[in-house]
Amino acid sequence: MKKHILVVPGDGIGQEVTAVGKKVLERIASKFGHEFTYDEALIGHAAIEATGNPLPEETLAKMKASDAVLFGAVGHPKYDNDPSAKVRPEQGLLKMRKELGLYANLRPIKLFDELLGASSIKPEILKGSDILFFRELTGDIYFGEKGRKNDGDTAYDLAEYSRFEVERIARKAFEAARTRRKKLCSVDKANVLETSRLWREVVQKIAPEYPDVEVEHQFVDAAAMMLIKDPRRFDVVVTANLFGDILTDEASQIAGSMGMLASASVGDSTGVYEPIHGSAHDITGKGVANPLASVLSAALLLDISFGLKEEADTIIAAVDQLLKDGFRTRDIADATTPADKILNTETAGQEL
Ligand code: GGG
Repeated sequence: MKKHILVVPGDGIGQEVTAVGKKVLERIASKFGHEFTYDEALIGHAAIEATGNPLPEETLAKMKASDAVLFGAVGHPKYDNDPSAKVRPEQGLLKMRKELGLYANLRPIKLFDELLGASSIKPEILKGSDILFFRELTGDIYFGEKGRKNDGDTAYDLAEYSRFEVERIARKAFEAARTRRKKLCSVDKANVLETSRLWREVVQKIAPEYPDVEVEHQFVDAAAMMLIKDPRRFDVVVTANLFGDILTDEASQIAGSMGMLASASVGDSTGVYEPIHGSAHDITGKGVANPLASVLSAALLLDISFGLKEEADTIIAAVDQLLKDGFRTRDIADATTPADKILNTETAGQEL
């Protein structure tokens, strides 16, 4: 198979981890006889520094012309304490999602058996957890009107959802549930928010078209608690942009670390595959970042954008074996991990 992949490392540890994800794609291509070509492009702080624009036109054009994008992370601490900054790295990420119509963000919460002890949640509660989140990605408070009034003393961000936006993500989640344990949990805040009442109304309306899928509705606060109390009760979860952003960071503790969670953003155009973690400048350049989320994102890319299931499974099996062999990056190591089994970003890629 011939495919063109755009690598967009972005900022901070995005650079280190996508290098490993790309290396794994190269190895898969050579093992299975595929021809993957690559190009690279800028986004986020790196793009602002080079061009003044967090998503340069050239990057967007390259994304649209590629068969898939392997993405890193965006962000830089210099913007965190500068509320007056008008141009920010995250604007590149949001614009990319909107321009490519990436409305569905799939975040599998996959717990490798070997990492049962890596979480602060008790193993007997965790064992067998396997959740697939569908985070809506192009609506909600992220994209509504925002601004200041009263001479800057009042700020607002408007949350908006249309029937169409809710229905298309809900249908994707229902379809996925059909291929899994046939359970769908729709998470909202319908006791308070009008957008959530529309969300629930739409999910309830289309549910009869999927009679084989058992549907439940949970308020986001209850779902946040349930994820830790009883993660095995969840199969597929569908939720709005902001709730999905927060809940999946929480759910990363089910998998042992943020460094283990991959994601796929899909919709109307080229699919984008990236770790759920951010740029983590506190550990950038130290070689301690866990590249497995990028490696597992590469597996999602092969499976979803190229339909190469066997190749994707080969990557997942290699990660599983690496963990079975006792290797750990620092974020998933514990006091019992021998020093010679602690991997850095690069050696983790080599051991796969
Ligand atoms: N790889 C994910 C990433 O770069 N996250 C940083 C970020 O700004 N995230 C906001 C979001 O995902 O909505």
